[in-house]
Amino acid sequence: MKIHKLTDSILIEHNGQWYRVQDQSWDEFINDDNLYGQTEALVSGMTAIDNAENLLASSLDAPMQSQELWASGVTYMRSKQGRQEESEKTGGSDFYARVYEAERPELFFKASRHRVVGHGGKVRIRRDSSWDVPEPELVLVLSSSGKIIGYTIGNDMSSRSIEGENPLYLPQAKTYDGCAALGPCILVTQSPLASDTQIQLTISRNQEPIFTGDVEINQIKRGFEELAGFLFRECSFPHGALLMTGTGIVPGGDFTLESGDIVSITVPEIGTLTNQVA
Ligand code: DO4
Ligand code: MG
Repeated sequence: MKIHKLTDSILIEHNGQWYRVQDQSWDEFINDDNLYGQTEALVSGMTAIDNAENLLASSLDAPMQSQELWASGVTYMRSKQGRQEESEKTGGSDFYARVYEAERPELFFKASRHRVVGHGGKVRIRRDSSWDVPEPELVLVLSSSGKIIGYTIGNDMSSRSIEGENPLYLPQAKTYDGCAALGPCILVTQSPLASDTQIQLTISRNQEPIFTGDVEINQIKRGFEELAGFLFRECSFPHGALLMTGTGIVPGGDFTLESGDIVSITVPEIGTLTNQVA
């Protein structure tokens, strides 16, 4: 089952049929430990609609309202390597090796709603950054009790020049206007995602792919429950939360994003999140 946030309603795709829920707040709808069961019961009493494509084209929104967006770092070997390379000259590389091995994961606050764009929105590069990449990540949708109730796709836009200069600059490398994309929908399943689920990244410039990469989520060093557990240890989330799980795809050192590039991230079970760089 897939749940899409529209600007004025909620669109549900279930068993090949589409249903539109109106007069219902996203925050209240989504924050439900039994989201699959409740939504299935709700749509069983509704009439399917036939204009879902038009609604998606005109009013698809990022699947986030009052939730905070958090992110996990250095959860894949490729992220550890990439960060060690970028911070080697400035002496920060040891921190990444240590956090990869440590019991406590790296978790950081990524963005509130107004810094996030949905599918089709424009992500941004900081004007004071010279080396930038998208980070394609599976995102956990968590209820206020900390339960994983769904999954979406995220782009954790990152400045490698600023983070590489000093790991203490991480909040500036990671958080700025247009720093994240989420969408296109929330996948709600009855059982956890299969471990061979793929995350695929394509970056295109002038209509040509200039970088492609993929990773299976079984390459992650940590469990999703483990990441969610640490996030909820000493933080409450009255409306639930979104947690990016880290990148396993990092382009080589000679690649930097440019204005006009198109970033497409696909998780076949969920869909494709596409954004242009402003
Ligand atoms: O350590 C800095 C952030 C890492 C990150 O965002 C990632 O691994 O995805
Ligand atoms: Mg990341």
